[in-house]
Amino acid sequence: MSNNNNINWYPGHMAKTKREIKEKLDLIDVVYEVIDARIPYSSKIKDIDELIKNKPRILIMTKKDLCDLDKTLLWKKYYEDDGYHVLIVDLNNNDDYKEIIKVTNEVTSDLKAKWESKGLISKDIKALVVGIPNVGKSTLINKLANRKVANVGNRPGVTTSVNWLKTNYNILLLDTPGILWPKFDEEKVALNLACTGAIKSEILNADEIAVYVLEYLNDNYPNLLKERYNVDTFSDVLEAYETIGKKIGAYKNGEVDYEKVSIKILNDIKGEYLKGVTYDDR
Ligand SMILES: Nc1nc2c(ncn2[C@@H]2O[C@H](COP(=O)(O)OP(=O)(O)OP(=O)(O)O)[C@@H](O)[C@H]2O)c(=O)[nH]1
Ligand SMILES: [Mg+2]
Repeated sequence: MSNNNNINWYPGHMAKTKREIKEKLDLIDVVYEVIDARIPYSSKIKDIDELIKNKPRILIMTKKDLCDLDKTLLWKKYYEDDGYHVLIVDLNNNDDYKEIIKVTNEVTSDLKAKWESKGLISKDIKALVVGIPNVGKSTLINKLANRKVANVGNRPGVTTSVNWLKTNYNILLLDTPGILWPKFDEEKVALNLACTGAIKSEILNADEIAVYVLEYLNDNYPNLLKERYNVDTFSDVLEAYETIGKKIGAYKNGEVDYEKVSIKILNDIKGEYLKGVTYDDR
């Protein structure tokens, strides 16, 4: 892969976010670790334990509506076997978030009983919301607040500072900018982050990401390739490029313009036309 090791995976604001989380950790009662249901392995912060110590935590997989639920459920089980409370939610279209409140109350019931015994009846639970960029941390906060208190956007790096935000449920949330780990060595992880929008797609080459996606679909979801692009199972990815290029009329000098096809694939993922895929195998 091109220049994987030269990329600055760890801009200054991520280091600052980590420092601020560490400073505020003593105040935190529960951690919402937010990951993307399409990439349950690739979107999990590797050194999260070092960051949040042994705080009670709930693993929240967002974008349920975009993933392959059968495969993501295998990951849910994997993390549950590891001792996690795991929820898979669609934050945009339904009431899935209510489950988060329920589990938060369960996880903090001992703590609340302790507070009540001291007469602190209406004390708010303080929850830290943490995860890589673009997984839906701020969307989750807006759901719990029942209005727009945090900025959201379908690109990485929307939230730029650490903020306390009130919700309707006696839960005070700490929104944080997305963080990535200092460096990672797995090429597939980088491609997964790029195709789902956790890192800017300009960081990797569009063709490289699109080839990866098409080959992954060919190997795992041939029906999606057929349905969406009328592409049959292929032995050479260029066959898919030719078919899709002709279908969308992407030509340059009378030949199929491969770059336009690549950009089309990435835009289809971003626009939620190409969905039902979980890119991490379990
Ligand atoms: N389809 C779908 N989209 C979602 C879901 N949750 C969040 N999104 C979208 O994902 C995009 C990113 O959401 P944000 O809440 O800004 O993500 P964030 O984790 O706060 O991102 P940063 O602040 O950049 O770290 C937005 O376009 C949301 O609408 C979900 O469950 N399903
Ligand atoms: Mg945000």
